[in-house]
Amino acid sequence: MALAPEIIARLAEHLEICELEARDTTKITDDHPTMDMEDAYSVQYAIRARKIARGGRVVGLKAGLTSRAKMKQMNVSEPSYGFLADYFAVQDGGEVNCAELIHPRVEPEIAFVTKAALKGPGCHIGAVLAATDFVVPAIEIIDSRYRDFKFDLKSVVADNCSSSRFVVGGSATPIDDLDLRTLGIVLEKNGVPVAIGAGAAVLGHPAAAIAMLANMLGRRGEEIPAGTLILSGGITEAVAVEAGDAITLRIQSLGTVSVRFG
Ligand code: OOG
Ligand code: MG
Repeated sequence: MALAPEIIARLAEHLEICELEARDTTKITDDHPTMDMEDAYSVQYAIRARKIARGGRVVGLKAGLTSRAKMKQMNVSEPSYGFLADYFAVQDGGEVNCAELIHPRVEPEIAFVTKAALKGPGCHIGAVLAATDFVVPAIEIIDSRYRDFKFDLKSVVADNCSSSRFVVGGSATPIDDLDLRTLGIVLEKNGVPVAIGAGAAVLGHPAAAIAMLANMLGRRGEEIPAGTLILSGGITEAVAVEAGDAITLRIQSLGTVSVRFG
């Protein structure tokens, strides 16, 4: 812990106001170069506490920067995690109001819902598969509060890993007969395929992202409770969107999820 508690609180307030008012900012490590990873997660947890204090709810978790495509695009080489607040959820087929966002991008993801708690250290893919109730296709809409999406790992973690909106759809599918590594995905923008991939792009197996999350939370003495929705991370590069765009994600065996931007 390198930063004083007052600074952590001030950074959380600053980043949350940028989120709520759709204003961008320079990355916070520019002004606080000594900030460490613990500080970064402390800022994220302070943002989470601000939302809960106003009556908000956390409705899920997300792993971020779990594929090589995402790491390369963002120039960050380590995975991370964030939380999903109640008002981030958008109905399948619904519309996202671009006026509320800065510079949204969409990511194709496989979302897990757990039926048993997962706890690290030592959480592995087998434990995740045993604890998975079902998987669903998900589109995550990310919206970094940092100017031009330029950040480092600490800055993005503090900013709740660019979390902004998410949509789940398709059908809730048990995983018994699925190989999540070979599930094909197609992301379409205005009817045109713009990104294509397979589950293995996420840490070799999307369940590895959930195990990683349980292990990172375990270091803080936290667990993933049963019944948690978790986004396992973008399978491909994120795709920029603007008002007027329509996005559809198709995942083999899991169905389709769509969202429009207005
Ligand atoms: C950080 C969030 C990354 C993912 O799925 O990899 C993320 C960012 O790229 O802005 O949500
Ligand atoms: Mg994501």
